[in-house]
Amino acid sequence: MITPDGLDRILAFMPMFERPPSSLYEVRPDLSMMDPYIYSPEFTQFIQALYRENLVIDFNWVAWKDEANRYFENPTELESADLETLQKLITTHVRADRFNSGHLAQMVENGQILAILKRLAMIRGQMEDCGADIKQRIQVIQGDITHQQVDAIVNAANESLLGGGGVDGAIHRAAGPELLAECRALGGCPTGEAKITQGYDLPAQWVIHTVGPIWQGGHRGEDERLADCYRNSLALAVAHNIRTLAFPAISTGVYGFPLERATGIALAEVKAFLSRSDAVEAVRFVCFGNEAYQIYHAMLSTL
Ligand code: AR6
Repeated sequence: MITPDGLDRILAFMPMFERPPSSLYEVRPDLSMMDPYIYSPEFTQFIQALYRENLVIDFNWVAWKDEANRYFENPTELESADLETLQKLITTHVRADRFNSGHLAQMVENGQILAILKRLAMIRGQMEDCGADIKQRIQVIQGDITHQQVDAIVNAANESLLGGGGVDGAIHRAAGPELLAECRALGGCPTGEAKITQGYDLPAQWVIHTVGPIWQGGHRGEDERLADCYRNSLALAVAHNIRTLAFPAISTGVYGFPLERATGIALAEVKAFLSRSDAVEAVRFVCFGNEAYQIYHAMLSTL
């Protein structure tokens, strides 16, 4: 994922290309060498940053080479290039296996790297600066979801909605038998969808029950179904004027969804939702163990 902060870290290198110092690279005099170009540590750091901040992507750049050349033959086209095109251009030209051949040196000399960075700077300028605000509306804590003082907690249920182990069992125990009675009347819930009940003896007024996908290797639509769980739970929250909501790490227990992958989906969905709606004030991710907490915490800081 490309973040405004990540782009800032790339753009910090821009002055280096506005006034290229003669020490940026050296050509070794021995022309029999396969790779006569040696780049300065500063330049190498720039290349590493492009990789680290996801400007170099995994795509078929060989097949895209003619397209890449088109941008350099008509530099004005670069002025309207979008972020994905810039990623493709960078990937095509800035490849670890190409820079020693002098390809990058040429791009420095004829201003092509600078042109790409200038366009990146424009795109960075247009990025909404609501990132900080959204991050403040997302909380990550380690704890027990049944103790949360929020308007609603989300339950990682199964399609029967009749209770089970894990977080589902804990929620039913804490809410008391009336929760099961209300659930019985709901007639189950398909994977990816969500249904709402009262919270009974819980501090939370509501419980949103959603059914996460069972992990089957990742090619059976598990990612989409998990994203649906977050989207549908948030939609129910809006419909019930719920302002604060706590999620467990849906599907990552008995259902076996890999924790990091699930966390990426959870954070991306919640962030996308909060950036387009103010209906929900804050979303809290409640991590049951330290491992989940560390992963959520680390991934939140890269948002
Ligand atoms: N508070 C917060 N998180 C918890 C709690 C708690 N009290 N207890 C467990 N977790 P799981 P799933 C975490 O297995 O993978 C049930 O039997 C747990 O560490 O509860 O979606 C249902 O009835 C894990 O990170 O749910 C279904 O049959 C996360 O909650 C099935 O399990 C989810 O683990 C659903 O499986």
